Amino acid sequence: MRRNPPAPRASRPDATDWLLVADVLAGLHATPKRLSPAYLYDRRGSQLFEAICDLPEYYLTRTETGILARHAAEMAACVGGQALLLEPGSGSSRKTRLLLDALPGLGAYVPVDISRTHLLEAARALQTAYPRIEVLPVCADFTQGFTLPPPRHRPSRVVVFFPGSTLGNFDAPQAVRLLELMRRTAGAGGGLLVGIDLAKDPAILEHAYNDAAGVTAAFNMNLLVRLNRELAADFDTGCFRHEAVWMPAQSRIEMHLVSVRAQSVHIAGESIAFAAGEPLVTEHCHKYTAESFAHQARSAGWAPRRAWSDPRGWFSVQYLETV
Ligand code: AVI
Repeated sequence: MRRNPPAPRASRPDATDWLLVADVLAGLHATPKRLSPAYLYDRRGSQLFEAICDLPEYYLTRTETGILARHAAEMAACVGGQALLLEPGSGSSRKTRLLLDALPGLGAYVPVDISRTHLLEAARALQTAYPRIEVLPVCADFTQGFTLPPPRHRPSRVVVFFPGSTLGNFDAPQAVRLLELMRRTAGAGGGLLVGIDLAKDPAILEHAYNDAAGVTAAFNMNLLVRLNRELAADFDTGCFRHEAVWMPAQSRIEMHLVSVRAQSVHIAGESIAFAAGEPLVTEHCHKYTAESFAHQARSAGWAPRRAWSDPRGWFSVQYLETV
């Protein structure tokens, strides 16, 4: 079995990493062991995720982009003129352009992202491409809430744009909390345009998260590389394998890193024992039905108004309004 060269060991993690250390240790002591999917997205992880979006098996991005391209005018009519469009986790704002092209009367666009460099680069490019729209970037972790920057002109309403099926990466109680937070941010008369991946043949789903080129495996494994680098852990990536399994009872794909043999890993002064075959859960990707999403949205104070899908019925973009 291949062993990686030992990671260079820092004497101890940087003081700013203690929150990360505490969260990672809590996850590694849980049953089953798990880590927050947020940690998948360091610089390398974000690059690998971009590559995943172009994979033949990963239908989500292509399908949602097709829906946005086909129905942008109808979505724009729901958003209306002089609105403020707010996008949590905006990244490169690639899909947003499809909507902005159909929204010449938009008042302001507020991209929100935790990565400042990425955010400011994307905001600058958008401001150049859409000089009539006021672009107001906010660097924040959208799950924690943030203050909306005041736009030059009072918007007719606030509409949250949350594409990409990112909501599916939150477990039900967290997803409801996030939808509630979005409702409070949008305020009275506000709207939500959200991308939702739908439950389908498990073989299609498992392929989407187990691609032949191994990009998703590299994305998943990069989490261990990150912990070795940032927390001076000694995960041997040759002793874990990527797996993505459909869990019908929970209607989700689970991404795992499976320990291929009994082993101990050292991290922040603790020794964590893995049994042979034991999974470390790194991500949940929930797949909805129209009904299960509507139920979740209603319990967070949103009323479903419109839905658009692709010819195969694999993905859905939904428009909701505050109740
Ligand atoms: C970001 N998120 C919507 C992706 C998904 O499909 O759940 C993350 C991902 N994980 C593996 N492949 C893609």
